[in-house]
Amino acid sequence: MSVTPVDPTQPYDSDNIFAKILRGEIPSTRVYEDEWAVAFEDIAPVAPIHVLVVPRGAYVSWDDFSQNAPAQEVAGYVKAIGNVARQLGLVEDGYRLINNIGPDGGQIVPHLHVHLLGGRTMGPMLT
Ligand code: IU
Repeated sequence: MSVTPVDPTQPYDSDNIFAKILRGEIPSTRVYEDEWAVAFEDIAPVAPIHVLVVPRGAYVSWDDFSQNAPAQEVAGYVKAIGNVARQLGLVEDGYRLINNIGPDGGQIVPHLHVHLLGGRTMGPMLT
């Protein structure tokens, strides 16, 4: 996997790996989909449950999405993330959401994605 960080000044690349996954050109293990978002298993999980929740729309990052997506799409994506956690049975024990943005955030894939981690107790994550 490329570890080149995302350059947030670049326009959206419709051939990025998650765009291809959304179009079904590259296989993934989907665990959820609705009008606004798709969730699939991360190929390098760091927890017993590690899925990526991806909006169907073409957004490089949370910055791009939060500034440019219509409110209905923002709401749809936010609700989809909650729906994924519920569908996976994580509400009672809890879970963690992570969103990496740009080089300092450690973002590698230039299509907005929220990591949803669950199935174990997480340690502090303040570094
Ligand atoms: P990041 O937030 O951009 O740093 O995270 C990218 C994630 O995408 C990372 O956890 C990878 O394991 C994951 N991933 C994937 O699930 N499938 C792929 O084909 C590629 C990356 I490339």
